[in-house]
Amino acid sequence: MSIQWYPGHMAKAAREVTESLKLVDVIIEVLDARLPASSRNPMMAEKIEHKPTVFALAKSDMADPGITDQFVRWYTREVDMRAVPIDSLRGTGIKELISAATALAQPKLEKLAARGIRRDTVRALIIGIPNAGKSSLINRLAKRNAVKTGDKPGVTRQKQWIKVGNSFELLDTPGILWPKFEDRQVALKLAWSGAIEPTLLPLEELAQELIEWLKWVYPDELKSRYHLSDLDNQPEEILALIAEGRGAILSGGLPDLHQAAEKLLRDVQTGKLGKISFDRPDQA
Ligand SMILES: Nc1nc2c(ncn2[C@@H]2O[C@H](COP(=O)(O)OP(=O)(O)OP(=O)(O)O)[C@@H](O)[C@H]2O)c(=O)[nH]1
Ligand SMILES: [Mg+2]
Repeated sequence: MSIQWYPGHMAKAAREVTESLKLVDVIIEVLDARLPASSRNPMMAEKIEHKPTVFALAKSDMADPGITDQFVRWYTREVDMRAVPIDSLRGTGIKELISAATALAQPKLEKLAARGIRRDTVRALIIGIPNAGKSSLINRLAKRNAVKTGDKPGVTRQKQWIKVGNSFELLDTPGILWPKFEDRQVALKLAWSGAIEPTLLPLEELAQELIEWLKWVYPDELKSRYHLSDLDNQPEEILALIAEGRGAILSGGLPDLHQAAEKLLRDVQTGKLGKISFDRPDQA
């Protein structure tokens, strides 16, 4: 699958991020804790290569905790980067993230001070793919609803500065994807997690691929959520069982696979199957 999709507002946002790099001391790159590798934009990674960056692993409350720990250790060991798991809805990890970002900004502030420029606030740029949780993090940091959030990609449309107490200024940016998904598995994971609109791919196909993957990685969660006695059936048959289980039957008596697919995706995206991680550090 190579999906070619790059709306104009994202191209504009990507240009704006490049322009904003000069203005900030540190970057907070928001990754989805359930898929830290697949939700990192390779195009942005290249752009920000020389800027101090900390990863915020957002939605860590929905990710498999053991896998998140493995990722944090992997980033330190393999790429010498700090990654902090956060839950912006409850405030977990936020203090640690602030201290990591502040520490990373110090060399720049010291350099400015050496030139006689005194600045007390740290300026941070928040970047990440659509729906990763950038605006929710900012609202948590600001302790108020400073920016709009939403459970679908593409809520933030324009960059925006937000002052946080006396110590931080944050730049919220729209979610940015890259023009082409070369890796089919990455595209699937982005769709399963809700980072790209499921309408970009045929929904039933997406759901069947997800069932195939769950059969391998989270078979017990799949069985228990939909009261399946075993997983010996093909994904399409399992989708039919999910439809029947919730009474989604078409007028001709056939199971409504479309409705079942919507249900499965919604369940996975809202954590109804439990804590699920789509990526593994050994595959990163
Ligand atoms: N469970 C959980 N949900 C979160 C967390 N952070 C964000 N969300 C939810 O994820 C959805 C997207 O959050 P936003 O903050 O709007 O994401 P964004 O990165 O700003 O998205 P765009 O503006 O579309 O690029 C919302 O429904 C949030 O409530 C988190 O740490 N835990
Ligand atoms: Mg946003």
